[in-house]
Amino acid sequence: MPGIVLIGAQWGDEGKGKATDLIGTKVDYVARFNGGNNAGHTVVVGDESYALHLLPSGIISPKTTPVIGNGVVVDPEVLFEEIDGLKSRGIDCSRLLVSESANVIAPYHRMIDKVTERFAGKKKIGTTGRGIGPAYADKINRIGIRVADLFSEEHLRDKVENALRQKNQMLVKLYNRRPVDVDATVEELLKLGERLKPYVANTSLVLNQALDDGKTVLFEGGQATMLDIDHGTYPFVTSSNPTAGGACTGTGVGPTKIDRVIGVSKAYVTRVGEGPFPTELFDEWGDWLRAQGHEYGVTTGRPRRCGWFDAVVNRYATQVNGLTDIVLTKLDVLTGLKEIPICVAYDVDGVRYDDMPADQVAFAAAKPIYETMPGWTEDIAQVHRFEDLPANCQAYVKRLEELSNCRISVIGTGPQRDHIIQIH
Ligand code: 2SA
Ligand code: GDP
Ligand code: MG
Repeated sequence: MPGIVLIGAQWGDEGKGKATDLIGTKVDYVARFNGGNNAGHTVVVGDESYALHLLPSGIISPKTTPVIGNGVVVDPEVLFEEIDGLKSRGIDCSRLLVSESANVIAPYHRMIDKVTERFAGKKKIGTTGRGIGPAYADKINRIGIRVADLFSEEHLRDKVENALRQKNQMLVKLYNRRPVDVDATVEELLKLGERLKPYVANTSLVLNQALDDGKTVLFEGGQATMLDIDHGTYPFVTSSNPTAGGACTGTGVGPTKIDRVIGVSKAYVTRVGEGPFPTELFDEWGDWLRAQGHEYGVTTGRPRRCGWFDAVVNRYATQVNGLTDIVLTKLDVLTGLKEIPICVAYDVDGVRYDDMPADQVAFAAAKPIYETMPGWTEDIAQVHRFEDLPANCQAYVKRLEELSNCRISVIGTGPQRDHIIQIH
């Protein structure tokens, strides 16, 4: 006891980094279970702001052991850049553990991600270009390179040759590129493996023993529910399972060891990359939310698409993740609005949907049905008790809670660690 899963309830960038950091100061292990360095988590401590991509947010808390689980795709080059960057700012990264079964993002995965996106034209996904999809594709195709493969030249060469056979034909014939050189790739990966070795562990064993010993483990999701390969807006999704179930498959810990599932939601919604987004605002209010919320990608710097809170999405997140609690972030961003629309259901060709349509054609056609709540003007950043929030602000939160089918336990009122209201 206890295992706590923390995931994004919308399309990502809900403030999971801050939420993990808050809980992370009280936990023994923080484990990433999906995605890779496509994630961008911001943790603000005092005047310092840390943008983490592959490292678990728990790295900032000295008493927490950060773990990269088997479900993550690891780009070792990026990992070392991140470690070096943090070290130079006085953060100790020596506690990090990396699963020996995690798949590796090789340089050719990054290249293929970029080339396929470029050639996809209108069908592009708007990926982060970090090689995530191609690395997971190799994993599922059973031609991936795992961390444990980086420690034997003979073994690694065999794996790289096998992985590149089809890819090199495709690169030459389809994309008019030079083939990837096996020798150079093996040499590069061996060097990276050498440096990675001290961090490598049987992380499933470590985490299970920790839980059996009564330690607390926080499973930190990257991306979010609506980007899930199974439950998201397919094909405009990432290639992993950011939903709560992914915490088990992505770390080798069974569902009986999970006690709480926390979903992080913004008080409005953002999305980066392509794909449907029913409450997206194309008018000046979208620009207003982007400016007030500083909505730009932490990994790529892309402007995020912005829209009003979508309760259908949140109800769905409660359902597919089995949420026990919601952390509602960025409530402060809405301060100053006269009225705040909330999407309560969808209209799809004249039919009302209270629940998420499973059919993506229907979802793409969904028009939001709004109800409107009165706004507030008072600054809420220094408020630490729910009862001290302006009455209209309390009513807004209560309505979101009701519509989400899950209690709101924590509210974010600003980017800093102490900008929070703890309700439960
Ligand atoms: P990929 O690169 O294959 O995972 O892209 C597939 C889709 O998943 C989306 N995606 C994300 N959405 C929100 N935030 C993410 N992380 C960064 C951040 C994004 C950034 O924290 O700001 O900096 O641009 C993230 N990672 C992947 C992506 O936009 C595609 O829609
Ligand atoms: P993540 O990917 O879910 O970890 O979120 P990101 O770090 O990509 O984006 C969330 C952004 O919101 C970061 O810049 C955070 O510092 C910021 N943030 C988090 N919580 C709050 C909040 O309650 N209020 C405000 N104003 N900013 C917040
Ligand atoms: Mg992010």
